Amino acid sequence: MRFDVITLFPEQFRILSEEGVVARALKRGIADLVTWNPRGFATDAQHTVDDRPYGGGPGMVMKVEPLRAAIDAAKSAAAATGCESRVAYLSPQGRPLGQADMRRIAATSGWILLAGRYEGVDERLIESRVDEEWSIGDYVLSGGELAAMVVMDAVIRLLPGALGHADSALQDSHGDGLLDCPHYTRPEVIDGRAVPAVLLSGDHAAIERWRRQQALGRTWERRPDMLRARGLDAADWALLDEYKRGRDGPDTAQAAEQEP
Ligand code: 9WO
Repeated sequence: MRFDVITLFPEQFRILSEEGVVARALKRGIADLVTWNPRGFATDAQHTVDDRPYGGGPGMVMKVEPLRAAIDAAKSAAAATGCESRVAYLSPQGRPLGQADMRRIAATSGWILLAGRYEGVDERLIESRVDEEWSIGDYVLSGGELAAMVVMDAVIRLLPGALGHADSALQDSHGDGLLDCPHYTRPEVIDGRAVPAVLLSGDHAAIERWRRQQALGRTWERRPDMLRARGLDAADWALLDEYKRGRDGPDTAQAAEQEP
């Protein structure tokens, strides 16, 4: 798949191609990344990309013309490689993205990510060129670049061949709508804390059952909203019930009754 990023700071994206899972996927051609600087599309002598907001107030707004020209150039370049790219604007006003959105984004062949700066972009540019507006969380950054990189990281690692193991992404935290189980490696005892015995048992069915139970229990404790959204089948309910009984003594029977 292909990402075209519209940004005043293309250098920031070098971090993605330098090391890690995403860098490897880019080198292998599993994903492509092209940056477009709207400053190069400004037609005045000063290469102006921002202007004062109508109505007054502090700060600046990104001008339509350079952004529009950069988006249209990215669209043409992507189309020439067979990608009918969609345009997404990263902003705190966007729809919050979850793991299911990352899977949907990964299933589209091309995206043009618009990383804004200043106070944002002229609303008419959003109306005329932006297909989707995305948020990665309820906070304000100094620009959309880091948010675009977060989305690219979350999406590219899902592409076939990006991770070592074929099913690693399925086993992820959130892969199945549940939080991940705890993980352990050597030594067997550290600071007086032992690895749970089941993990040393060699009984693969028992290990799978324990991991599933831990994932269910932790999701119930930390993210009951995720359990409500996903629902559980009878076998998972039984595992979770057992987890609650193990966790709670007889004094906390009330907490154990609490539904997700
Ligand atoms: C800056 C600013 C300065 C003074 C008064 C109000 C202000 N609002 C903003 C602002 O929201 N700037 C944004 C910076 C404009 C769009 C790009 N920027 C951005 C994107 N910040 N945070 C994001 C973002 C994107 C996706 N998910 C979470 C946050």
